[in-house]
Amino acid sequence: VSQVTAEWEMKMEYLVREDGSLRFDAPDQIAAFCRDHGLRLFGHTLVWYAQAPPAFARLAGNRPAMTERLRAYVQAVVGRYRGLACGWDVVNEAVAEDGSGWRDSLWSRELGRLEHMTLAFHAAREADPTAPLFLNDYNLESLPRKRVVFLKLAETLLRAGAPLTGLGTQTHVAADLPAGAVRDAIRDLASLGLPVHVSEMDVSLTRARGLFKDRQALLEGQKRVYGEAAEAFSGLPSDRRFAFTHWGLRDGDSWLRRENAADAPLLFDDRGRPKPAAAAWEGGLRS
Ligand code: 9MR
Repeated sequence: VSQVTAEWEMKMEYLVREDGSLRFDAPDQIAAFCRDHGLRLFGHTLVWYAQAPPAFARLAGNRPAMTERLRAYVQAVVGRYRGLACGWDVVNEAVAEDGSGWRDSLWSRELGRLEHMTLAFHAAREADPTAPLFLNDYNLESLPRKRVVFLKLAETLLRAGAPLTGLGTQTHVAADLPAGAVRDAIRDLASLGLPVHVSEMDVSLTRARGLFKDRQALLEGQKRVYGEAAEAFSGLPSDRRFAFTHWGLRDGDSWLRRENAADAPLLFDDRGRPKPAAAAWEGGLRS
């Protein structure tokens, strides 16, 4: 079954209005589209350091109010799509950029470094008793040290009783990623025993540095990385494979295009034609 993740429309940035009320127009449309076309809808994302809407920031210093507002938010959002959403990124990007520890955020400062995460997981579980609930992060391929901290955080959450039931690796990588890096990350994540979601994959050409000078070499590298990711994912036992999500289909629609107009990180070109990477990815899945 095909699965859809909204890039933006199910985040606090979209859902929470200035006065704290919630708007669900766009996510409801996406949900209806999924329902009409028999697609699974994946919820992204409930708690993210990068998003602290004014309606929450205003509650700083008032821990009980902040706790209640966050719990009510998670329950309202998860509850609305209960039965339709096939899973949720409950906590996104909780590990520090360089992998040195846990990230500082409005949520961690106000509600506690671990407590804000357990609160969100419990609230999500209360609102949907069966949906898989994920911890999701990036640079787990290029920074093995960050991966270690990510896996330790997952264990800490489980020990604390949080209903964490899946691990997401975004897989925003570059075309010069060393061979084996994506495979090792996917295997390491699966070693914890939870299903793995390759949750936002793209392979940037313009973020690649060093060896790969010309475009052709970059496209070759991109093809290799996509093939390796598909092969590593399909090599997991079936109970460790949650889903494989690409962070967009056509190059021209990618968030990376806004960073660099020359980037082409996805499986389909601007006109929607499959690139060599698409065949490599599909081949990897079958291997
Ligand atoms: O691709 C997303 C972009 O369209 C949004 O403007 C941006 C901010 O909401 O988020 C981008 O997606 C990010 C994802 O939610 C979390 N991992 C990193 C992704 C790329 O920045």
